[in-house]
Amino acid sequence: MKFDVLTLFPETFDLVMKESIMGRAQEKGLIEVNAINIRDYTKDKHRKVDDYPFGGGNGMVMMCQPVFDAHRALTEGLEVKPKVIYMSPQGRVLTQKMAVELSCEKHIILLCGHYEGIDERIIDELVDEEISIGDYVLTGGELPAMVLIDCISRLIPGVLSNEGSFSEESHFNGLLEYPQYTRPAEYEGRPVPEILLSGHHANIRKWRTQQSLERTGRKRPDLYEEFLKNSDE
Ligand code: 4F9
Repeated sequence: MKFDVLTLFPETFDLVMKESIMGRAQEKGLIEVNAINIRDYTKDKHRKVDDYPFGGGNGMVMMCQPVFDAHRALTEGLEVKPKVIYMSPQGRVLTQKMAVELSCEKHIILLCGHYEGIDERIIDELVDEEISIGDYVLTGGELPAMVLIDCISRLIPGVLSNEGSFSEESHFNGLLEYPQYTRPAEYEGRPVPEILLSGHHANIRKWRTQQSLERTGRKRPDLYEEFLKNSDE
């Protein structure tokens, strides 16, 4: 899976995208993350990427020309048009289900905005989908883009060392994960639930399912409702 990120701050991707799991996934060729500087596609001598909003108002707006040209450079001659996603608080809020669907794509272009926004003609013409990572406002789309790349990448076969590990955990089946413990069996007077030391795998499985159900109902009643609705279909 190839991610091309159009951004004014390409260096912000270096650290996160080279870190352990994502770094290894790139070395193995399972994913490729390219951060492309929109400013490299400016045409004026000041390398200007933004301008005042028509009609007045605060802040600056990202201009069409550098983004259109960067997009053209990325897609020229491609047989299959990559999906273009704009990270925006106006988008659909990211869910695990959306990430699973996106993990089937081969090539995604992520557009990160800054300033007060981007010229609407960019969205009209180039953007296939707007995605939000939650109902809050950030200073730019870079962190949301990294969140989305991380969330999609770990679903690609081979990216996680333990292939089973994402099928059991949080949100995969719509429930929260059961509690986990590791050694020692007692830490400063706090014991681990006895059943986990019993070696009785069927009972342990049952206990974990009960724990998942109980804590989803208590901590995330919204997810619990959704789970119940889906399980009687
Ligand atoms: C994008 C916030 C996606 C949440 C982009 C300012 C954003 C965002 N999800 N906020 N620019």
